[in-house]
Amino acid sequence: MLSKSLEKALNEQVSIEGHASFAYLAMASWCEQQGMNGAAKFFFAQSDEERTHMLKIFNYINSVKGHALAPAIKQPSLKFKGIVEMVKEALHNEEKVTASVYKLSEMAQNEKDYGTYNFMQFYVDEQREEEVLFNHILERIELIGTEGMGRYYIDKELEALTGGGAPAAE
Ligand code: OFO
Repeated sequence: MLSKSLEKALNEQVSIEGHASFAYLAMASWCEQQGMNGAAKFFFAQSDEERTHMLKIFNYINSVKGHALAPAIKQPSLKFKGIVEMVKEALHNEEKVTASVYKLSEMAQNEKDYGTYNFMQFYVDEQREEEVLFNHILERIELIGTEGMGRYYIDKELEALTGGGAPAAE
């Protein structure tokens, strides 16, 4: 049985994952506007992944007799100064998601709700992977540079990192 406080916190996490999905959608669109279709593909896939994260929590809440609530999603950033600033924002967003995942995990542990605690460990692992990924991307971008052919190689780099998901519209 899910406590009311955990139900509320899980629903907040549904909203956070939904916002992450929309934030990546906006980033994918911005990349397409810049002609960076490889990078757009990467961010579309990230957006899809965040939607699956959202749904996984949504389904969990109902499976343990809580009430999963479809969230109101705040519009994310739509424009970026450049690819470096955009990736930095993505990393910053992921760090905020990590903080809320840790908080939820800690709440579940304090309430001795080990089912929810175990469920949250998927997200703990996922956030570690995401932070590693975005730090890696930032390092690669710094190495490549954004001058001259830089943006072209960054675009290829991000496309190569795309792990499935919806491709950018042709
Ligand atoms: Fe699901 O928030 Fe990142 O990965």
